[in-house]
Amino acid sequence: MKYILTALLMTSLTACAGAAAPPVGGLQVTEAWARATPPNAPVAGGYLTINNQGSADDRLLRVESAASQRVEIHEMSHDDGVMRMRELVDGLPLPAGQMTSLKPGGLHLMFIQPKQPFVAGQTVQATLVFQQAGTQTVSFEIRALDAAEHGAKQH
Ligand SMILES: [Cu+2]
Repeated sequence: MKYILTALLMTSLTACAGAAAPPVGGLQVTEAWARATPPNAPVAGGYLTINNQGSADDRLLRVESAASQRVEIHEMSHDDGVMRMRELVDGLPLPAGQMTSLKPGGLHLMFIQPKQPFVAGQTVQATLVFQQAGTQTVSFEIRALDAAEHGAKQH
């Protein structure tokens, strides 16, 4: 059964070659969403999970999106008991065989100066630029402001 599934998968991958966003370099991106914003919000948080199924380390170098002025990769750090955000200027390491989750209160993407408010139910597109695996364009589902656990206040 496993062989059949693999064969089917490979067939569909071949069929999709050249189309929109085939999986690249063994990196699987799931759970991409962004937080809805009130009008004129200076930033919006973006979250996703990247599973590096390959045998080589990779790195998310940067993220590009037409939906905002720019996109930064942020981590949270404790600074004298205060949570602060810090930009990962060298990108985000994606060790081989590991799943890296960006979520509220932890690692996240920051859409700086959204050009339009992020409206729940809509989507925004962003292109992930990897060191090894090339680029992958991902659709982020926009969820209501209070959608997520904690972290809203930190922005
Ligand atoms: Cu941030």
